[in-house]
Amino acid sequence: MHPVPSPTAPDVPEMCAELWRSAAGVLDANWTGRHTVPSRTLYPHQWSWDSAFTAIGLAYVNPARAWRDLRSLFEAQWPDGRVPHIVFDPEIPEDAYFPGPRFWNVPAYNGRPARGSTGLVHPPMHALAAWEVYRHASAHGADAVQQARVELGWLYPRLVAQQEYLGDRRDAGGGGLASIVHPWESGLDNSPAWDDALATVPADLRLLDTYHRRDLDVSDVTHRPTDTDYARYLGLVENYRDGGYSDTALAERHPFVVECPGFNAVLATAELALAQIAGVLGRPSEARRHREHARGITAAISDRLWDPETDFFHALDVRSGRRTPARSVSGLLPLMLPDLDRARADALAEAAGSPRFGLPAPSYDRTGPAFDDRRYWRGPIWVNVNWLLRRGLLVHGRRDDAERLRQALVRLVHRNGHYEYFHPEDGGGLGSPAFGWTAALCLDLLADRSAPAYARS
Ligand code: 9WN
Repeated sequence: MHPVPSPTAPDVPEMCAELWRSAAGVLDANWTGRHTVPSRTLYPHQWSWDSAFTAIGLAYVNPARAWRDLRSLFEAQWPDGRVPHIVFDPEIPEDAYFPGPRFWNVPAYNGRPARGSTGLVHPPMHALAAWEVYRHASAHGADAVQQARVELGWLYPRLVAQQEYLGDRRDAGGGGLASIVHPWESGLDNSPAWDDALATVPADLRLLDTYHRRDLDVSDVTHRPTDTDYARYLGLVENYRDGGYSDTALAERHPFVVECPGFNAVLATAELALAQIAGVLGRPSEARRHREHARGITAAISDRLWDPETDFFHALDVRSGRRTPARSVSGLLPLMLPDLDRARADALAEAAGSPRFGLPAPSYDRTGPAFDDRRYWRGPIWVNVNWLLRRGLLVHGRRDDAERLRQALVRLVHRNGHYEYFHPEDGGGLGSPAFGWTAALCLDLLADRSAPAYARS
């Protein structure tokens, strides 16, 4: 394990110390006393994969709070193992976010009151986050290490239940990958990767006469999804909700069932983190099983989502059996998997550095027909997917590229602020200005240059 440099360590220039302080300040400002919100203005509840990224940064400045965030999320886990993509804060008024608790109308479960969460999921980033918080605990003393072991013990069966839900109930295509049933589940909501599959989903614009889009009150309309896409999003929620959030016969009953390369790369990475956690907990046979699962998911991603003509991973529409032609940044994320074969890893690293992307990578192919420099996930740069991509470069021994990306991300945030996303040409900050995961991952980018233990040389 590598030592965690303090922000004032001699090898950290003043620019980094300033960035460190501002990043820690954002995490403090977004802490509600119970959990961290992604943004005070736009996202006033707890979001699932945001909490994982936030924990990775809190590992340096407040590990107790990192564990509190993860606990708060997993306390809302459903009995079937799913971890909801939003946990609603009962102290926040219904109209502060749409669609809010009433629209989702989730029944009571596990002693929690009704309407406490959504019924969708997010990429399962939490095992990796838990591992990272544990890994850095020793920098905070013996009590922090002791707490980290207790928290890993509490989380482990819950993390496994999440994997089992995604690997079993969500394997709608039957090929060993998890399907998403809504673009929101990918975390890359408005990506062109969903356009083809969404085109077959009815868009009932009357829904927007009934409901008010709160996102347009607090952000620029030219950045957010169009009304047509939003109407489809709401229709998909209604369909899933009205079926009792059941995953039975999804491909027949639900109009959007898609295998996303980024989501499944995170799913496999979670198995690798669980193997490490199981090792710490003294469960070697479970650790072996997790590594096997990671290999199985990697093989399924390669079999089902790789297009030999484009040398790239593309999302698969399970209902039509077609892969989307769109090249999204999520197609680069299987680079995080150590079992990915050398030829594919080389092709991804090349695509990441090519004019289609370039590092830091935009959210979608710069030369693609749907590229949009402002709209959500259709072009702008997001720090979290670039953090994952950097991890992929490290996993495949591309240390120089990873270091260049690290420095570029740090410069981007230092020059422009802890924004939610960034303009892909001039780097200007876009969206919410004090955004949780940008700040949290900045701390990690400043402090840690180590490669994952399972990285290839
Ligand atoms: C819907 C909170 C979330 C992120 C997603 C991002 C955006 C929500 C929205 O904000 O999604 O969940 O209203 O657009 O796309 O990745 O988790 O930060």
